[in-house]
Amino acid sequence: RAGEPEVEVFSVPSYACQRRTSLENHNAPLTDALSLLAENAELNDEEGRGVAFRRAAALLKTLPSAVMSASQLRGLPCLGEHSLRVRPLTSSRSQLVLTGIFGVGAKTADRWIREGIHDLHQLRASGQVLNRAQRAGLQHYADINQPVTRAEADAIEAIVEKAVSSVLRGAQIVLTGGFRRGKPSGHDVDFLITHPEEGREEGLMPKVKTTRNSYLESKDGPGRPPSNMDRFERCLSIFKLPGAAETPQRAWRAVRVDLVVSPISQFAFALLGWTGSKVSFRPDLRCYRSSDGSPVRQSLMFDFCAASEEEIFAHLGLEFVPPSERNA
Ligand code: TTP
Ligand code: MN
Ligand code: MN
Ligand code: MN
Repeated sequence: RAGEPEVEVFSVPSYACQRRTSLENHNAPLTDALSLLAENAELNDEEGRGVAFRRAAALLKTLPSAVMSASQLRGLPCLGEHSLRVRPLTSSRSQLVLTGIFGVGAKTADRWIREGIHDLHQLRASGQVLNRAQRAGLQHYADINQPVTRAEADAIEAIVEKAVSSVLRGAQIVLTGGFRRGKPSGHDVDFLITHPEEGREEGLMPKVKTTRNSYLESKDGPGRPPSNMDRFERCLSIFKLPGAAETPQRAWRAVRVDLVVSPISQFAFALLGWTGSKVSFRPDLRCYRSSDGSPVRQSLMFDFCAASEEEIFAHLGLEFVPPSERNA
């Protein structure tokens, strides 16, 4: 109609792995709100709604400009589904505080809340029996919930590299996760470790754990059946980073570090898996693999060999998406 400004109607492929999503987000107010809704849904065990919110956020992040009117979104996948109808936020501050403790998931947090424990102070006073990881998580709560900078990640990489090569000469380590996607900060630092000779990487993790003096505490990954994107030996841990404390009287700060070891034959898959993004890019690879868009069984996901990420994309019939464009 005359007088109305022309607006671009966006057109976007269905799956995040078919899109390029850089860190430049033109719709941050919308995606922030959707992420918060997703987090709340997940804390309330509403997986389906959580996924719907995350998919909607991922889609808005990929748009080339800010959304000015709903008509621009007509026909886009993942948006306007009934599942997106916004319900009142029901997750509590207590849930967010308690699940912020390393080693504490939604179930444990809910149990504590039912027992009248709503914050760290009450938890400490309660006499609850905590496992080692949770004790360390509680002790280093403030450090762990403070974002890790790229400079800190680089410093930790040097420490881990030294520890790894001291137990296995020729072992290689790569920074993965959000930092590999170019994020300037993160909630942890993720490393993938391998050795160019197949099999030499076996038994490496326990040795690394016992040698490094910077290592504070760890827990094993969530106990679910091994799958071929994350069947690798991993160690979710807390590290001591020297000389990085905000306050001068402290000589170090605690940082969350994830280590994963893969044989060289699986390196490309491990690299793709641990680069993420976890919320959208990676899950959408699974959905994209099946013709009807439902997630394929992990065991059928990568029933082929590949020596590089490029080969994996090519095998799946996808255009290569560099790590910096996987920020969905
Ligand atoms: P995260 O470290 O959780 O996320 P991130 O690095 O993208 O963001 P942040 O900066 O906040 O840390 O996960 C990184 C990747 O590791 C993600 O793609 C999923 C993968 N991963 C597994 O494959 N298995 C696991 O058990 C875990 C914990 C992570
Ligand atoms: Mn742009
Ligand atoms: Mn990370
Ligand atoms: Mn991680």
